Amino acid sequence: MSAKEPWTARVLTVFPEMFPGSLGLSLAGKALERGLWALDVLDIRDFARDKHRSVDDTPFGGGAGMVLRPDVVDAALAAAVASDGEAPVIYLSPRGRLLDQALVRELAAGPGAVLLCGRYEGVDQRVLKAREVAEVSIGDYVLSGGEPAAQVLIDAVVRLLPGVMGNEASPGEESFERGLLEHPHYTRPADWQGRAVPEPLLSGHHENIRRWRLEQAKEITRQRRPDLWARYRREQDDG
Ligand code: 9WO
Repeated sequence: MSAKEPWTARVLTVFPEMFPGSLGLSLAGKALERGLWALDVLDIRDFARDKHRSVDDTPFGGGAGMVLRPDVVDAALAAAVASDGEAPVIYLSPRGRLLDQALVRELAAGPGAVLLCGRYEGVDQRVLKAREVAEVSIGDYVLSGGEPAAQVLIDAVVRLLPGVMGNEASPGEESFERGLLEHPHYTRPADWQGRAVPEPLLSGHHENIRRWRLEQAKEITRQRRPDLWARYRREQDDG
């Protein structure tokens, strides 16, 4: 008998010191300590073979910057995949499929992810092709490397794993899980600088509170994110 392996993030990076970073604190950090997920950080430099341990080289065709070498990245990916042949291999890149809550749920349902973090100008295209690496973007902006994007992806997945969240806000009841933006939140004092907390929240009438929050979530979504609102309406219509 062996206990089931927890959801595992295998991160390939030339800056291993960036991990766990914020993932070692708060919700994700506690879950990591409790063994609800695992983090395996591989230093790409450990897979360099020459005496200078070089991981990058100048781009063919010229231009500024450096490109991560395919042989070195391939060796690192081979090691990561050897520890877990089932997990999807993902390169964090602005060219990738946009990360959304549906993809986060898919990843959380699997055994983990191998996350390749690029630096410099990127990774030699041939190794991405040869290993059929999927590309995922966290948004339309350029970072200085894939590491913060990998941390965003891991954070979003970890909070969905069984046992991570306790009963405070089960993810299924969360606004975003229903395709809506969050309703507003209030705490004491009930009157702050002459601003009152909306009356329904003070009523103690749970059904009214639920309805009020849902209406607020819908209104905010309609105003701010017509794209999410259209999808929500479609999904309500389809039942
Ligand atoms: C640099 C660059 C310069 C001019 C025009 C386009 C450019 N793209 C890049 C670029 O993608 N550089 C990368 C830096 C190389 C690989 C890792 N880097 C990265 C990943 N930057 N931003 C991301 C990223 C990952 C996931 N989601 C959003 C951004």
